[in-house]
Parts: sequence; structure tokens; C-alpha cells
Amino acid sequence: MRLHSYFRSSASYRVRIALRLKGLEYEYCPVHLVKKEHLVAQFRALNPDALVPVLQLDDDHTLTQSLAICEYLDETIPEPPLLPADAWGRSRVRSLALSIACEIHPLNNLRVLRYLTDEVGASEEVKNRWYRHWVESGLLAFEAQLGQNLPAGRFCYGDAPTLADICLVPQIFNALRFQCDLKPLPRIMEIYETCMALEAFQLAAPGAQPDAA
Ligand SMILES: N[C@@H](CCC(=O)N[C@@H](CS)C(=O)NCC(=O)O)C(=O)O
Repeated sequence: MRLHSYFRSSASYRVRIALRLKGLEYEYCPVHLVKKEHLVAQFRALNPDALVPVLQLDDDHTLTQSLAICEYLDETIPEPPLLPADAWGRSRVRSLALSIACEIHPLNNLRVLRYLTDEVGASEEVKNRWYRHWVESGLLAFEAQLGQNLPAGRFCYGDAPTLADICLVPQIFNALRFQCDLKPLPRIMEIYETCMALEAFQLAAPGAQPDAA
């Protein structure tokens, strides 16, 4: 398998965690987003959305969209599971994961930030305000959801990492990088520390990637 990834990409980070949790080997293919390597025709042929991650299973089978990739890995390599066994649990975990993947991440993607500065004329300071606003308000909502009738445990859902943790940890990495206020998020930060104590999360971290700057 080949993973097209950028070390700082949080969506790529999600897939790297899933691959590591499943104990899968893969070839790392760096795509430098700042140098716009994802915007060239060769990469668009792999993923017309021009986004990482892309997971190539072989020459004929290519997967895009981090959550679809994680679910593919979970269905084909069931252990350890990334989703609970029951429908209610799966829906709760997907809901947490989507809260980050749909409600926070797309608003702060590189192309959105670039549009703000290059086309709308936002200053660096305004861009960072935008970034922090959506991350901080989105994570506050996530923290509240963690308090809503979920099984107790050290992770977002119970005592093992799931798709929810796979989405949460990279989002926190980004939030730390942009100096977001994480003080009102005690439960999230506890879960973040718990995840980061695991080898799979450490090996998937941006600083551990071959293209880390
Ligand atoms: N929904 C997509 C999002 C992928 C995504 O936005 N990737 C970012 C990096 S985290 C990217 O390639 N950005 C390039 C850009 O914005 O130009 C997924 O989950 O895979």
C-alpha cells in the first residue's frame, strides 16, 4: 500500500493512526502541500479533489477521504476495531468523528486559509482569528458531546481508541500549533494525553514522518 500524505495534514494523520493501530506496513509518499504538489495534474489524476490523504491499495484501487479509508481498513482488517460492535455505539462514534471532520476541519483547510489571505485580502492576524474561532468553538461543542451519555472510559468512547480519537488527536495537534485556547477542554486534553501515550499515535505523529520539516 502507498499512502500519499503530508506530515502536517491532519486528515493524513487520521489514516496514519488507523494504519498503525492495525499494524499495517505502507510506503510513505510525501506530497508537499505548501509547494502545491497536490495541485498538479499527476496528483489530481489520483484524487480529483486535490487533497491528501490518498491510499493506493494497488495500481487499480485507490481510496480517498480519510474517514472512508479508515472504515475500509476497519472492514478489511477487523482487529483492533475502530468502531463499536453495536449500531448505537457506531453512530455515536461516527457522530463525534464527523463533528471534527465536517464541522471544524473544512473551515480551516489550507485552501480556505489561502483564499482568505490571497483572494479576500485577510491579514495574517485575521486569518489566525478565523482559525482559532472555528477550532475553539468546534472543540467546545465536542467537549460537551463527550459529557452526553457516552460509556465512561479513558478514550472518547470507552477504553479503546476509536474513529473519534483518530479524528480528535490530529485536530488537537493543529490547535496547539495555532495556539488555540485549550483550557476549557479538560476531558479532551485528558483523552489526547492518553492517546499520545500509545505507540500507534506516536508513530503517526507529524514529527515522526519522513517529510517532517
Ligand atoms: N475530507 C477530506 C479532507 C482532506 C483534506 O482537506 N486534506 C488537506 C490536508 S489536511 C489538504 O489536502 N489540503 C490541501 C488544500 O487545502 O489545498 C478527508 O478527510 O480526507
